[in-house]
Amino acid sequence: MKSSITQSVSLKCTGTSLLSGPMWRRLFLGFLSSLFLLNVLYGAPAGEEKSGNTARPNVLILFVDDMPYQLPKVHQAGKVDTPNMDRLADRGTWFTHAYNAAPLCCGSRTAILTGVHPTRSGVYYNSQGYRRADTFIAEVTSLPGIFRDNGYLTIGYGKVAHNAFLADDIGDYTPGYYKYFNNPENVTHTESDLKNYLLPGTLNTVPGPATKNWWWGVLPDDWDRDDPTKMQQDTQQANRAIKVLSEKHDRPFFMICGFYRPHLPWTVPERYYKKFPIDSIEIPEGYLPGDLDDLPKPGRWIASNRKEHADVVSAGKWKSAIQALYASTAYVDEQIGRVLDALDDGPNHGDTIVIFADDNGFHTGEKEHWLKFALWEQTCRVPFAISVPGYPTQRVDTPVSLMDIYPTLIDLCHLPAPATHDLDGVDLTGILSGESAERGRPVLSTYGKGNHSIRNEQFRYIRYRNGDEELYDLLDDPHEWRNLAEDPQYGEAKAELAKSLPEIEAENTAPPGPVMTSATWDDEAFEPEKE
Ligand SMILES: [Ca+2]
Ligand SMILES: [Ca+2]
Repeated sequence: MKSSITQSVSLKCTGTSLLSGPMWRRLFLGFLSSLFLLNVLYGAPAGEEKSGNTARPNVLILFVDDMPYQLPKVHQAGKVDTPNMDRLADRGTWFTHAYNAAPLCCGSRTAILTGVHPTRSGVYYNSQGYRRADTFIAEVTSLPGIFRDNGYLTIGYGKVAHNAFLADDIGDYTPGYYKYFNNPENVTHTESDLKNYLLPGTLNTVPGPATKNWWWGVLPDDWDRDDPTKMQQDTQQANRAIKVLSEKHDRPFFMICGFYRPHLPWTVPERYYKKFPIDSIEIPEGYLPGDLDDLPKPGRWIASNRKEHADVVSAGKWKSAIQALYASTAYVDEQIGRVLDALDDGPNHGDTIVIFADDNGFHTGEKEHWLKFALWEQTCRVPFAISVPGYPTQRVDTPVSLMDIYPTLIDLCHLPAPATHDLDGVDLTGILSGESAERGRPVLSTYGKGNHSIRNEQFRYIRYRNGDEELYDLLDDPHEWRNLAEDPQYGEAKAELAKSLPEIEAENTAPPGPVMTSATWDDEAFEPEKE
């Protein structure tokens, strides 16, 4: 059956345009369904699986957390040897320009899981659990929920939703198959527990109001191997995913395996640190002294109000932090590889869609900023790959959104649209199959009500809630160093981009409202500049 699928796709890829894209897709999917029917009626050929999984493929989603988009080797600027992320690029579509809906964990993950943009859900911040809202968003059928409702074995391991709200989602998963992040019942070691096992003298901290909870360090080299008492939770969750992938199931599965690294605390065994000697670490190429000078007041405030960069630099930890981030990325890449090996060597190989994504990017000093919580490329852009058995391998430069996962998957798996709500994302199946390179509209990322970033093939346009603007020509200025918003030469481009600003701007859902401590919006940052 595998060879039939491959042939039919290659026919499609080389064929003429006698059939329109959607019609072709329907015929192709009908062809797959009839293959399934023949299988059921006459039995599977020797050596082939007898199952309905061809019509309803399995889904494996692999998340990483807080990884700069340019770290994987698949990007030319890749700083880390990531053979397994590269494997993801080699088995399907690698989106070189993918963006989140919100530049932080909870807003981004809620948009992925509900298919609803923050501007409509009102879930903007890390403090907002969507199921606790007093609006429609609390009642929507989530992405895992719609797979559960349609008979899938539905599995969630690790960090899927945002940390604080993971327990809310237990009903979305098949009983016994939800083992969420940092819960002592699910993992041998929580994140804070790891501090007790670091090699002596390797604990790093950064004094400062916003950095005082940051830490990283080196675990002994016998960690994250075979001893179950010496495993970080990402290793443990990978082992769970491996078990699922190594077995046959009586129904298709939908599994999210959410890795926490390379999120802080950057704590991984010594062998990963050794790949990145501190002397080899360079200041990020996106850092430019004085870069904030041409930003409007809200941009400057977002970049530096928490003073993390100043604190990292004065503590002498800039390169150490980058080293630890790289080591953590190498570690998580290896976990991804173990999971992919289990898929490729197991009985589900031929009928499993694989998605790889990161919830947000990460600053390491670019624009004198650290972490996420901003509307620039460094935070909004994320690695993103989708592979569908039999579909072509390609790199796609069209800007796409992680919100597109929900509508794309229900199309690929032939599930009905959710009855509870409309989806804001775009179905990417036409791009995945090579029929189209168009998404149809630019990507919108939003950070707090009223602050938006529009990204198309060439530009990023940012508009803050007080009307202040930034405009970057990414083709000419990949690090967004030159704000062109006031340059009349770009007035037309800016006006065109502004047409994609949202018409709806939902209020923050409650409870709880945004609680961001030192990052809480400072209204003064949005007041006009005093001359
Ligand atoms: Ca994150
Ligand atoms: Ca600048």
